[in-house]
Amino acid sequence: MNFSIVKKAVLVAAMATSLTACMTTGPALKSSNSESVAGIEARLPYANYASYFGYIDKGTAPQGTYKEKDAYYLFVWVPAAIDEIGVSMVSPASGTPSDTDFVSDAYTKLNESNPDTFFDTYIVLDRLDIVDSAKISKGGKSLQTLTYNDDSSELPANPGGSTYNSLIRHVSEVSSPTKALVRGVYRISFTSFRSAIEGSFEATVGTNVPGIKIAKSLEELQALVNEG
Ligand SMILES: [Ca+2]
Repeated sequence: MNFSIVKKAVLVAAMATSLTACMTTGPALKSSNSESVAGIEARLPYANYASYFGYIDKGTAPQGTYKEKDAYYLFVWVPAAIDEIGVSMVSPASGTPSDTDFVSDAYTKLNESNPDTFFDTYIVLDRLDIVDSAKISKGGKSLQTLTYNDDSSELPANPGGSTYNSLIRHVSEVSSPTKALVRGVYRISFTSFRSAIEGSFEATVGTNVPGIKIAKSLEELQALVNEG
């Protein structure tokens, strides 16, 4: 009997089990569509997810203000019209970045040595008037605030036991030129009304299209969208 082979087989079986479990539940961010399973209504996942792992260090200059609070931004490139967009933000970051996720330099540098620093998230989603992928870094203005959220019980509680993490969903209204979710740049503003903004965070965007890019500046977003 070769025990190393048996051990390997057990390990593979365990990994397959955990992978299946993971695929069944998926990210905590779910779409507004649901289906009834055994009489229980359950939200369906988005077809595509992209995540950004960031870290706000003490003294990091804010990029703007929201209701007189310091705010930071994430810019999202949506490459085609979408039927819905979902955004979640949790702090501290709880997942592990995959190869296709976006990871800031600050996260790489600071997360490991400060895993317990987190903040109470508050997010706001705006549609910007930037639709040309070659002109993202030229900037633009917000056409409208789509939606916002402070606390969502759909997301895991923070280490303090409070469900203070944020989740939003916004559905496109295709018949309305101002409410249709078209190709272009969207902005996630984040701030906090209960705590200092310091620590790691993980922002996740769910849509029905692949190719979503997320960056902390329009310059970085333009480079990501036009690379390769
Ligand atoms: Ca919150």
